[in-house]
Order: sequence, then C-alpha cells, then structure tokens
Amino acid sequence: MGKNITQKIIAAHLLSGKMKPGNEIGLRIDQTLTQDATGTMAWLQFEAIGVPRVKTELSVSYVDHNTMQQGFRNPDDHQFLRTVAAKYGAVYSPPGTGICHQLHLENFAKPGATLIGSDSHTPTAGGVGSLSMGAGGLSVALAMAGEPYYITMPKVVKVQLEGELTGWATAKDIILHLLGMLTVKGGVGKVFEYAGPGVATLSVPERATITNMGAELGATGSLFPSDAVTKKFLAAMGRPEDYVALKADPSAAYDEVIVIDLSKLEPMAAQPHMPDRAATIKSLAGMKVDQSAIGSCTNSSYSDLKTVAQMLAGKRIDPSTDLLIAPGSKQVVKMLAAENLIEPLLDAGARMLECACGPCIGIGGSPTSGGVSARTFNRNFEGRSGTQDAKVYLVSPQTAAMAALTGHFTDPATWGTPPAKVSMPKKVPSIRQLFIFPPEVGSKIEVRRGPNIVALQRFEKAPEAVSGKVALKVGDDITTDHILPGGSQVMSLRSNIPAISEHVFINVDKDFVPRIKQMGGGVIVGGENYGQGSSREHAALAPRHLGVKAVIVKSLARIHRANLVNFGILPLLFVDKDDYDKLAQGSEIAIPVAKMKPGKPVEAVVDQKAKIKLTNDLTAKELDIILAGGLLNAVGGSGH
Ligand code: MIC
Ligand code: SF4
Repeated sequence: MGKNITQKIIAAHLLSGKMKPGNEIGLRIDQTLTQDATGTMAWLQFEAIGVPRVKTELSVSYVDHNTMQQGFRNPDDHQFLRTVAAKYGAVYSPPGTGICHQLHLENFAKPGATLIGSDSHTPTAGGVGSLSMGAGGLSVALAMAGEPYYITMPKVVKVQLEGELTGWATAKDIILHLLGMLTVKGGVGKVFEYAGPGVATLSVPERATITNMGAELGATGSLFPSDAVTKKFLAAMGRPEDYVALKADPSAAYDEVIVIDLSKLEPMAAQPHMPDRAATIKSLAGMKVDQSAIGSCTNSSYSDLKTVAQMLAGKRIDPSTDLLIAPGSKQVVKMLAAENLIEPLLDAGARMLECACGPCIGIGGSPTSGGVSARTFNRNFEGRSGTQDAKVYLVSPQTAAMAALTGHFTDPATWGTPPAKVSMPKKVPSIRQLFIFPPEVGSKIEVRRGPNIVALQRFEKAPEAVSGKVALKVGDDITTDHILPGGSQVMSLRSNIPAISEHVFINVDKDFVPRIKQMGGGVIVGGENYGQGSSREHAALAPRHLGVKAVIVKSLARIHRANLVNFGILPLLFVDKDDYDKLAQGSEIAIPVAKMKPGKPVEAVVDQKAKIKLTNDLTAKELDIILAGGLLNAVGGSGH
C-alpha cells in the first residue's frame, strides 16, 4: 500500500518503534527551534545534559516573545540566549527580527524535514511540508543533544479541500471552520494532512495560517504537500535548493477523511473564550469592536499585511477603535516598505508594533475593561490578552481591518469587492545578515548569566505511595495560560522557577499557592483536555516545584502530558469519568505508586474510605522517567 506524507517523513526518520497508530515511536530530528520564553530553560537543560555542541542539522534560538526589556530580567535572558547559542552552535535571532514561526518558514523550514520547537505553534512549518511539532523545552534540549524525539504514532486525517475560496473568505476561515467542526480536542493524537484540488489554490502563507492553528485542534502536526507553490515560495525566499517535491501516494490510506468545500466558506470568528467557538461574521454584525489587532504567527505575513494596507489605503479607522499591527518579520516590513505600503497603514491610524508576539501573549496592547478585540491571532483564552474580562474574537486580517474601519463587525455582504489576491514577488529582500550564525568552535565563549538566570533544580525520586490532598479542582479545557499566565511580568521569570511558581493558577484561584504550600504539596483534579494550549513546560515545572505529585483528569493535551512526564508528575486518568465528582478540593487521596504498571488501573483511596480506579496511558519508559523523578534524572544530566 502507498504512503501518505506523514508516513513518508516518519519512515525516513524512524529510529525506534512500529508505525502503528498508538505505538511509541522515536524520531530523528533534523531541526529545532526555541524561543526566549521557553528557551532559557531549554538551554539550561541542554547545558546540564553536557553535550559540547548541538547535533542537529540546524538549531535556531529566536527571541520574539518577551522583547519588552522592562528591567534587567528580560535583557539578561536575551544575553544568556545569545551567548549560549554561540557557544553550542545554534543560530541566534535577536529581538525584533520577527516571530519564530514566521522567520522559520521564510528562512529555514524544509519540506520533508523533521522539526521540533519549544513552542506549540511549531507546526506552522507544515505549510512547506515539514513534519514539525511543538514540544516541551527539555524534549527540545534532548533533540539538540542528538537524542530521538518520542511521540505516539499519530493517526493521519486527510482533509480534502474541494473548490476555491470566494469573496472575503480566507485561509483563517478554513481553520476556524475546521475548529468549529472538530473542537479544541478533536485533533489529539492526529496529524492533519491537506489534499485535493483546493491545495494548489492556496499560497504558502495561507497554508501556514492553517497549519499554525492545527495546534488549536490539539493535533500533533499539520502538513501540506510540497508542490509547485512551495517551489515558487522557496525560490522567492532565496533558497530554491531546499525544495523537494512531496506528496501522498495515490493509494495512500488514511485513518479519517474530512471534506471541505472552500467555495462554501464565509468570514468567521472564534468567539470568546475558545478557538473552537466558531460563528459567522454575519451573525455578529452590529457588535461594537473596541480594538483590532493584526499580527501573530498566524496572520502576519506580507500577503496578510499587504491586503490590509490595500483595504485601509486612503481611509481612516473609526475614532473609537484602536488598531495594532505587528508584522511577522523584518522581511515583511521591508517588502511592505518597498511597495510604499507602510504609509497607508500609518495614515489610516494604525499603530505599528515591533516584529514580535506582543499582544498575542499579553505583552502590551491589552484591550479596555470588558472591551471587544478582533484579533488575527490563534488563541482567545480568557485573560490571555492581559485584560481578564476582555472579549477576544479570532478573525482574519480582512475582518479585523473592516472592524477597525467601521468600529463594528459588519455583514461581509456590505464590504464591496475584496482586493486582488496577493502573490509573492519572484524575489524578496533577504534579512539573512540579521541572524547571528555560530562560530565553528564555541568552547572558549563565555555564557553570560545575569542574576535572573537561576540554576536548574533537581527533583527527588517518586515515593512508593502518593498521599496528599486535592489542592485544586478545575473543570474542562484548562489551558496552560490558566496554569501559568503570560504577560511581560510573569514571562520575565521563566528562567527562575522559584519566582515564577508564585504565579501558578493565580488567575483561577489566588489562594492556590499559599494553600498548596501549607498542605506541603498535593494533587490537582481536572476535566477533559487538561493542559491544552502552549508548550510551556513551566506549567509542569512550577507546579512540581510547589509539590504537585499527580494530576488526575478525564483527558490530557499532548504536549502538557509529555511535560508532566518530563518533570516527574504522574498524569492519571479516571477509569470512570463520573468519579471526578467524588473528589473535591481538600479531599485526601492515597495512590499506590509502587503498584503502577503501564496502562493498568490502580485503586486509590479517597478520604480513607471510598475507592476509585485511576489508570494511565504511560509507556514503560515514561513510567520509569516519572519514578526517577523526571527526565533529567533519568538521562543523568549533570546540573549546573
Ligand atoms: C503561546 O502562544 O501560548 C506561547 C506563548 O507561544 C507558548 C510558548 C510559551 O509559553 O512560551 C506556546 O504556544 O507554546
Ligand atoms: Fe507568539 Fe502568539 Fe505565536 Fe505564541 S501564538 S508564538 S505568543 S505569536
């Protein structure tokens, strides 16, 4: 039988395991990326592993998340990242150069290559056919040290795209439609592979918008074929040699097939506070919009911003609306400047921000109290914008621009004729000179560590039995933003676990930290899809620091589950989901850890009387890692 693209790339990188969905497989990783917010920890871990130089074909350290440099902590982190990259052989992308995923797509992503990144939107590179996955920082550190990356062999879903987008419908509306159909947990354990005649009608930036938001489905990855469109894109980016053709065999089999007729789609939004709360813009018409924000790794390409510039040219945004624009890279800015497209944006009243994540993770640009913000981003979790009661709608750049012009969501039928589809110029200006490539030999380079860089903490082995209190009980779809919020203040503590731990669950229950400290540790109880969203391992590391020994939930998001294992927290699943009701905050629970076997239930005792069955989906290796107290202990890293 023929192979699909996912199977082809996996087969070419398979180091261990059988390619049967559900099996654990080990993959050779060609490229890695880290960003500043997860990168400081990942690089500290890489140092602890003790390898003299990265062993990947390419590792890039981007600084794009927290570029505010308010106080010494944040610039200390950047300095550490710059020096550590030079010492160990990684490319360094300084703050302001652009957003990691946009830069990686433009400069480094390769069809057929494997890429893991310590950021959940790493699958953006699937837009050029790279099997790219988000991972915890420690998993990326190990890949940089030449170790395999272990995942569960995914199921492969074929998304058959029929027809062509019409009117004001965009790539963003394709993925918002899919999210509405499948929900934020619909992609767990799956790779989404796009196929059908609609593929050829989508440019690489459009494809990347779709693969980017595959993360919101909970998917392991998303892939487009590498075809004539990819070839043209890579040539324009000045790297035609990176092109290889990649498509599924005609007889390839898939685990599921979904068909989308592109010609039927219309402008959509994801309503507050989940990316799967899809609604048509038409149904929202009339709602006041207080802020529009255009950018993020989802929609900050040259094509996105050129379209916006064309829509705003000669017009002024509604005076009651604020419009923020953060281009995805300096290359995008240079391309816009070359065509005099910055001026119409400025003249319309847009505020041009640095090429960085910015408002997407609450680093500036927060909406007003209770305000409505139309954002071209990928996540609208409660409070993520920095304003707890703001209402964030995820939309296309076209919808955000129209909302800024009118001050309202309006029916797309009244928008007139859309500007012509933007095509990529044959050749684009290079920004390659901005990347700092490492010297051949880095051993003499001194790594600079300001006081914000705190040495890694070692954790003890797991005890024979865990008994403790439920320190917090939460519901379904708890995100890592709930567990540990973004924003410039908290994010500048990412290289300092004791300090960041004070913020765990702060917006969910401000008494959580004092309570768990007083309890001397405990367990967390949650519902479905616990830990969805980001790859930040701090959402496992900081709870572990506070003494969280287990999370007991109905189901888990993929990357967070891996992070719990990496830091020795037991991810336990209810055998009977109704037992969730038997646990309350303060319940005492005893779990016989020594009796645990991979995939087998154990009996836990609640308040010394009721018995409930808890199971796990751990492999033998993962269970060993947890029992050893975490992956660094298991691989014998030296610590610093
Ligand atoms: C996000 O979009 O939530 C982030 C901020 O990019 C995170 C990474 C982080 O928390 O540092 C992600 O997506 O993994
Ligand atoms: Fe940055 Fe937002 Fe993309 Fe995360 S989702 S990488 S914060 S732009």
